[in-house]
Amino acid sequence: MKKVAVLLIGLLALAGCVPAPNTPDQKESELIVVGFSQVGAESEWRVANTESMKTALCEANGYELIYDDARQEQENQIRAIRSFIQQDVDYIVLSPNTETGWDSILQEAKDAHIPVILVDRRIETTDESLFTAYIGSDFGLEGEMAVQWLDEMLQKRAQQSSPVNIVHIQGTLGSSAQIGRSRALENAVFHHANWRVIAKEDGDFTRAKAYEVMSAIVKSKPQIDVVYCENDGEALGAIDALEQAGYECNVWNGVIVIAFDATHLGLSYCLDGRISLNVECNPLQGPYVANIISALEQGKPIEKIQHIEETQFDCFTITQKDIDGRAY
Ligand code: GZL
Ligand code: ZN
Repeated sequence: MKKVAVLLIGLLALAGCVPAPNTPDQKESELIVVGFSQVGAESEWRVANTESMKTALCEANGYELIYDDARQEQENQIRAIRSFIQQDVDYIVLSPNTETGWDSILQEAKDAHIPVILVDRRIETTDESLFTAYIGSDFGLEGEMAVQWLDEMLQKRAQQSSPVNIVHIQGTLGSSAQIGRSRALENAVFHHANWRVIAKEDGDFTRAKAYEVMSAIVKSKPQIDVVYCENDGEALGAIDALEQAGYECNVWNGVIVIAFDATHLGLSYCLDGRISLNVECNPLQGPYVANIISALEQGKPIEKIQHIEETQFDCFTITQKDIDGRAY
């Protein structure tokens, strides 16, 4: 219910004109109104993330969800947030496409006394009071898991000293997922004299863009040992281009393809060995957001920053049962 209406009923109740708020007949109408600004629909991961949010924040659970798909454009998100403020929603949930440029619009939300919950990706800000909570992945840890596995795999391939040619397909530049996953690879390359990045391109977390940039890279037929893709969609696009150019994608004597997300589609490529390692990135964040809102509604304390536990799968151990047992 809009806060103004609740305030009005409260004042009228004091004047003895209407039953006090929260009487049974008002309870049903008191949906918590949530404005959700989502990055877009760029990947299977994102579709699963949206589904999780819509399921958790549904009317049967006591919410009215106003959903906006920003098509991976920050200005669309800023416009959506301003609209949520004008509608005087009770909460704003934001998955910021990239990390910078949020202070001004989030100050407007703060001035309107609307709590902002960040989900999935983070913002860069000097004023942490501009958001109430963050729930998402530790992208730096995801990247560390990947490069640790790669280091061990290269030793198994007896490539701990011979040159290792790496193609790095980055996610949307400036997004938390890209920053964390890229930083881990860059640190590992710095610490391994024989690892060299022969190409680094922005794949924007989409299969199409990754196919396009990888098709350009393979034109000169370089020696490629590893392709580090910052989500499943990019890995599939890169593999399309690699296989069309005659490259084999496999862990022992082909191109080692590394991916993030561990969606059903990505894991099916892992099962057939075309993706060597897939690091999980859990999109099922809806219930976590609902728990945060519920705690706030009850005036309970909440953790400001919450990371979701995640694992990894590789072509040696993944089974169809693993895949069938997963929700996305
Ligand atoms: C990660 C999320 C990323 C996914 C991509 O939490 O921000 O965005 O890894 C998605 O699939 O596009
Ligand atoms: Zn090492």
